[in-house]
Amino acid sequence: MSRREAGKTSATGQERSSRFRVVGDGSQLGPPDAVYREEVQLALRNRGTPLEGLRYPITPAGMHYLLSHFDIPDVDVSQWRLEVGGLVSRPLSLTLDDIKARPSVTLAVTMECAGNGRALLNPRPISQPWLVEAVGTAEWTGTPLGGFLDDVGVSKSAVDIVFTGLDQGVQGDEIQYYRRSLSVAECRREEVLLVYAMNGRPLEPQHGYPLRLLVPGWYGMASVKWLRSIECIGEPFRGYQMVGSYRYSQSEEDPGEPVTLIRVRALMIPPGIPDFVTRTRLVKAGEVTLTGRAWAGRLNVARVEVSDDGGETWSETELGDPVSPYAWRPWEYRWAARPGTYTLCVRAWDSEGNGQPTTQHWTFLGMGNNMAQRIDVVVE
Ligand SMILES: Nc1nc2c(c(=O)[nH]1)N[C@H]1C(S)=C(S)[C@@H](COP(=O)(O)O)O[C@H]1N2
Ligand SMILES: [Mo]
Repeated sequence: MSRREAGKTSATGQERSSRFRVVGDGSQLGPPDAVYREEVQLALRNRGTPLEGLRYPITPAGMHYLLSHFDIPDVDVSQWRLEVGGLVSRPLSLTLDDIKARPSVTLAVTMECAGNGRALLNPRPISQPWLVEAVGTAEWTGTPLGGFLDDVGVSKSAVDIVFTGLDQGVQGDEIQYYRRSLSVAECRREEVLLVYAMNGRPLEPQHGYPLRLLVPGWYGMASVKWLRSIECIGEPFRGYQMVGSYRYSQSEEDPGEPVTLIRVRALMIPPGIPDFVTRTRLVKAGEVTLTGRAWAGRLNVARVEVSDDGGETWSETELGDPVSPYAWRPWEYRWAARPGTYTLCVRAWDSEGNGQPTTQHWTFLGMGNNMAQRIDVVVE
């Protein structure tokens, strides 16, 4: 099978008309009932954080969402090296112990996938079908990238730094290693780290063992896992994951704008108890404390509001302190629940006045849809 066929033939043998597919007709909000086998296949590999996991300020590693485009690579750490090269005065080949011997920092960071909200779109792009659960907060330990770059002597002519993972696959008809770049200026921000531990333990294989990049405030795609090399280059990097994906575009032809920082979002821990299949909530009448968390990438969360009538009217919630400058903060609201059926909604506003929309923010690749969360509740 050619690489083009690998991207065109689905598990069910269906032919695809293009690299990308979109399903649904746009006539209704919410996904059409039929889900593709490929979406289930991706969802089983790339789990979301169960929403009740939002109760923990630091998400337990086993509950943190996952997104890996290709396979989790097999790494023998005794053979593994981080290769640092390109426009630097001292190219290096480093062991994990070399990196661990450097100054270390631990930082709590809320990471969110840029595709979070994708499966709520109509029409729906076929890819990892996130509803709203592609977010987690971990305590990451590693060494600041900026100091590391000083030590290797990045040339003044360097523009971008390219981070390459050990994971290889086919995407958009291209055989590739997962590879993303950042500008030298972004790389020098103090919160950007090369990390080898998560929640006080070595990275688990699925989270990037032995070493990953961590770019707080950016959507997750910037935080390259399973690092094999860091290369400084003199022109903007145009790899597939920069120009072919992670764009806010309206069609396959539209280059759009690059996806960068995390947009404001709040989530609610679904109250009461769930129906097994539909996840509709059953709540006892009386005062119910609604809680959840909100984040805004590099910005602060200024306000969180809830609605019990599907977004017609909103009430302000009480905010708790952020876990760190790059992590979510809790919110709380006392809801007088009277018997009936409700659609609870929550939305947040960042410190620059950006709020979450109540209707979908549609893009061709399903990026950055931070539409307010909705939860159906029956109060008895
Ligand atoms: N090498 C590599 N790094 C990667 C990815 C990948 O597929 N390969 N996925 C990215 C995406 S899209 C996200 S959202 C985050 C997810 O990190 P996690 O799986 O540790 O939660 O990793 C990023 N880093
Ligand atoms: Mo992602």
